[in-house]
Amino acid sequence: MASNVKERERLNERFAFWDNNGDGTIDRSDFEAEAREIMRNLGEDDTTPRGRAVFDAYTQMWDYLASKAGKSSLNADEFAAVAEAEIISQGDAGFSRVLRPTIRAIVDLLDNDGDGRVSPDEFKRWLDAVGVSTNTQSIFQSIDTNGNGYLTVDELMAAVRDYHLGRSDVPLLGR
Ligand SMILES: [Ca+2]
Ligand SMILES: [Ca+2]
Repeated sequence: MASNVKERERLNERFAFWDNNGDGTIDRSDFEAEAREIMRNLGEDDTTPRGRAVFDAYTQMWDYLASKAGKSSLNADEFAAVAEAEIISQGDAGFSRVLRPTIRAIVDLLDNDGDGRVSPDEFKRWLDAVGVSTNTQSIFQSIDTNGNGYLTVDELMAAVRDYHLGRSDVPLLGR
């Protein structure tokens, strides 16, 4: 099925993104580095409570996948296999279990005015942090599915899921 090809392509992209030193494996240090990179790009560090929450969410995402795979480092095939089994094949429940804490922590980090949702200005910081600089307004509108001018954790979860299922082309977690 074409969608499965796209899903695997997205997992391969995700793997390459996390394999910072390009040695063909990823481990916990890659997730730690990615969390620090996001925080650096957002002007935060992992000593603030909000920064610490992002760091913990990223490393817990890794710990979960590594424990399910029974390994402390994963090559591209092993990563694709565990991501398929634990996230993609389980649909919304899988995405929510593995990714919601990370999305929640990023929303809290972005949410400067503390209203629990992400405004267009707050969202722009995230896109800047992950290196997406074009079409930011249409990206916002495509994620704001209820059209109320703000993004919720649920709307952002759906966007991350759709990207990994090949249904959208917005790499919210970087690529
Ligand atoms: Ca807000
Ligand atoms: Ca909305």
